Amino acid sequence: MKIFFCIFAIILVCFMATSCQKKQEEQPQTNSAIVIGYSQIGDESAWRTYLTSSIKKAATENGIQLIFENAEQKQENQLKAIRSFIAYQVDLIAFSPIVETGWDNVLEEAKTAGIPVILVDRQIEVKDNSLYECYIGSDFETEGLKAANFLLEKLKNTTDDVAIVELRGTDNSTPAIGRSKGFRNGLKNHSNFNIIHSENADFMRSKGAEAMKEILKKYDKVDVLYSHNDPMTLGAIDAMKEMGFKPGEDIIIITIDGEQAAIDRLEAGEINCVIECSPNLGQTIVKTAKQYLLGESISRNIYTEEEVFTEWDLSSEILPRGY
Ligand code: GYE
Repeated sequence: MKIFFCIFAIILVCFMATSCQKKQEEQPQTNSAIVIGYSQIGDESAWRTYLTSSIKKAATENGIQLIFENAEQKQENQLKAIRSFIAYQVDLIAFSPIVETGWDNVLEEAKTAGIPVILVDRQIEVKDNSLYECYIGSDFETEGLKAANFLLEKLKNTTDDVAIVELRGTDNSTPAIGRSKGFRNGLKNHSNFNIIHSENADFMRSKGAEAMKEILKKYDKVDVLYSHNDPMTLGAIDAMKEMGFKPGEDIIIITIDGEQAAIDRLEAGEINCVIECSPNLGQTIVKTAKQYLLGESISRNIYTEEEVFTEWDLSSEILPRGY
């Protein structure tokens, strides 16, 4: 009789363990189980540093385990990081692709491993668009158009030729492509607005300063600087001052990001227009990742709301930027 009860107890324990395991498998992911691998480009600007802190803060607040890798401006480091996330079998991969191409193979590996991918801040060009679930970030063409619209308003009564210099971000990156395209589209019906020089300064202050110094030596007349991000602008302003120019007066300056340092120079009259590009993406990334992992549908593109700050705005109305 005793042997009967022992056998029955063993069967009962096995049955309960199996049904519990099965139930867990059927249950959606809970936050505490979610592991996200994130590959960040680097820390080339206050904007990027803020994006990193925004993601880390959102992960902590939502009980997400974040594996964070800084690629230090190298695509090969991002490829390595993504492969390490696959090996670790994270639940989801998010990354800010430094450039748009070169991702097909590694994302095919993620797809084969059944790991979903979210693009943050920048887009990619791939043959198979199912290699990622969504893009979260800015609409860079719109940012470029906003810059053109400010300039046309600022110089609306000008019939003279306007000599424009453009400092571009990293070539083949989504923000550089979109900001160039949007700006040119905005000016295309104004033949007296001429981009006399366009140069890649990689979103970096030091390269912006170097480039602007050479440009001011090369050209007799520069009326406008259009710069793809604030650090390059701040470097260019240093160069202008060094060479005896008054930024914001001798040369109209339009910049993108909205760092506090740029707003401070807007208020000082050294910059004429700051186009906001929001780095505050952390909560949206984590929320979207959770939605996807819980089986809910998500948008293909999630764009941020962004403002324009001009020399005509009251500085008291611009809230502290936080980056
Ligand atoms: O404008 C710049 C950073 O990808 C939108 O990258 C981002 C850009 C941003 O280096 O400051």
